[in-house]
Amino acid sequence: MSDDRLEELLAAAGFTTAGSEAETIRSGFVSLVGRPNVGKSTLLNRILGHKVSIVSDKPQTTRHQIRGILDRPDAQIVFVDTPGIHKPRSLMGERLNDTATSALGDIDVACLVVDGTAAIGAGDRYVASRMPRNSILILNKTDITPEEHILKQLTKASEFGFSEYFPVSARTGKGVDELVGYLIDRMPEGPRWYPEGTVRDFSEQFWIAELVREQLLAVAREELPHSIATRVTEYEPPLVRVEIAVERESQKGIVIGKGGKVLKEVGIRARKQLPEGMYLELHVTVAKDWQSHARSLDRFGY
Ligand SMILES: Nc1nc2c(ncn2[C@@H]2O[C@H](COP(=O)(O)OP(=O)(O)O)[C@@H](O)[C@H]2O)c(=O)[nH]1
Ligand SMILES: [Mg+2]
Repeated sequence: MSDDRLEELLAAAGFTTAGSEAETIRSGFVSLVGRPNVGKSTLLNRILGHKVSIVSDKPQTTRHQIRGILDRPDAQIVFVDTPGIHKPRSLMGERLNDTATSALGDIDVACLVVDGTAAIGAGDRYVASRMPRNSILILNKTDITPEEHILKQLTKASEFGFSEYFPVSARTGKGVDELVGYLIDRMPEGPRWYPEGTVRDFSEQFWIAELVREQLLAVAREELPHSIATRVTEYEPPLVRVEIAVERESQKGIVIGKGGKVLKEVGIRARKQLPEGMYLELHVTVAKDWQSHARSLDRFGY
């Protein structure tokens, strides 16, 4: 059989073959780093037009490197969302920082995301100092930042000596097209890393656990967010069992709520974002001080 015919058959079966005729497009890796709560995950979701990373107004929402893929006919960018870089107060905090900083290597463009409403401070400078000079700065939340403050922050940020500076609003989408256009131009020629149409590279189980945690962060009181971990313990769609771990016995009641009210609300909200017919069974366990123990951190994948 000729090579051409073989490729034809493989293509018909849905495979793409590498080789001299393989399509080359602009493709590469972009990471989003910065302090907690500046809007990295919101921005990623906005860029992709798809929710791939959970968002909350509490710090430490993102705990992994979340890969979301922008897939276009002429380009593919793999975006890496990361935990916020902060002063660690536990073993988990240290691991989150490691997860974030490791996203600075082996990528084409690193983006430092800062909160436009806040002053650029020591935390941003610390992160910037560890980034390559050809990184870019993204000043987010311009929808709620007065213009003169935006200008002041951009001027201050210019001391980082980066390649480019973009004021955007992840919430409204303002400035995001310009940013994406620029990033595509910065991508080298390369292969499509993921099959066409891919938007994320993690499992459904992981995503369900994340959505449950997101909803817990939304309804739980201030002191809880850091203490919660979630994981899928049984996956037999439509039945999915999710373990919600808290650090102390006293937190169990808060997560469950009076008569199971909180847990029920969390289940309803998470299910709304999943394929129809999914049945979520949530159970709460106490994993004492799990944030400080390597073994428990491993168990939850942090
Ligand atoms: N007003 C406004 N709020 C934003 C914007 N981007 C993110 N936020 C809010 O900032 C908070 C933190 O967002 P998140 O994406 O989780 O930040 P991350 O920790 O950097 O990933 C959430 O309450 C978001 O709704 C924005 O462009 N404008
Ligand atoms: Mg995040």
